[in-house]
Amino acid sequence: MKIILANPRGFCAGVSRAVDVVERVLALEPHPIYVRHEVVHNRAVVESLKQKGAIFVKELDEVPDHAVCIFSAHGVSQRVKEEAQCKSLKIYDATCPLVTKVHREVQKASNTGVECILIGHKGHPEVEGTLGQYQSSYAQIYLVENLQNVKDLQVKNPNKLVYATQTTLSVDETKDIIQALKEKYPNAGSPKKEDICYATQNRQNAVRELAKKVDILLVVGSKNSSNSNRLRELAENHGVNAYLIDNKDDIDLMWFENKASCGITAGASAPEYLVQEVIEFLKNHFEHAQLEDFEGVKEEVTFPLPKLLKQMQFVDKVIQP
Ligand code: 10E
Ligand code: SF4
Repeated sequence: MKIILANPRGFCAGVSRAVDVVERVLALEPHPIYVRHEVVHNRAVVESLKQKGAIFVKELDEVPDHAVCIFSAHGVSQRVKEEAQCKSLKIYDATCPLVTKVHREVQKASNTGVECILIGHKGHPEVEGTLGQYQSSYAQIYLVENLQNVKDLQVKNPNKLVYATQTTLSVDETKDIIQALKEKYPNAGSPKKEDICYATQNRQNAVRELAKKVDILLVVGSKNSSNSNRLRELAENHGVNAYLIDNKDDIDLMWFENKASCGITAGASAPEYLVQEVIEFLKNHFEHAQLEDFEGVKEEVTFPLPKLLKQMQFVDKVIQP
């Protein structure tokens, strides 16, 4: 069996920062510490933060007034921010800066009465948060998930219109949706810089190349991770049997019957140690397994910690030198 590792894979800069935020707040602030929504969509990450004391909640009504609370990397709506203020919560915001960038585009449209079309998956927390940036009382934001939605869409003013997207969509599918939107609404404005983020694009590009070389692909990631699902679908669309697994225990050896090569990648929220465990598992099961690292672009993106966390760490140092 030949095992080929995709590059880049696993944690993106937004996920590293969000996990770091939770760990630092857990060390800095008196407990209990609440996290609204899974900070990132990964079972192992969430379990490990729970072990360290984080309390995960769905909504802020589960959080007592004046408590410390962290917003997940997927971002929140303005309504959630207002609720946090009403409850006098001390908020550490782990929203990825690239999600915040999309929020700003939508806020700008809302403030100037420009209608907005958001391309994304209904019910996903990032989409809920982004839709919730639009607060105009006379113009509107519309959600489209597919080409049929574009066909059915009726905006009020096709000449005062922009579109934005979720950050973790399939690049290929979104291209088609944007093309259909542009055909229907030629004057619709596009984001200055692509909303599908660098990490999503890089991981999809790596899988597109890897799919040419392997018979089967394992994607390490949790079932509710949108970007991980897109990697699995991409491989399937290129004719490769692909499986989304939380960890090595999800592997079924039947998948490997009559297969000579296996690719491995990981979604943006999946930690590398889980990939290493999968490799060990395969090496133990397939005699003479060969491991190859498939070269890809190097990522050097990092994001600074939220301002409040930097300030609190500074105060902590001054008080306890
Ligand atoms: O379900 P998603 O892919 O959006 O989230 P994830 O937590 O699996 O990966 C990180 C991506 C984020 C926070 C959305 N931009
Ligand atoms: Fe940020 Fe992209 Fe990672 Fe989402 S997938 S957290 S937008 S870097």
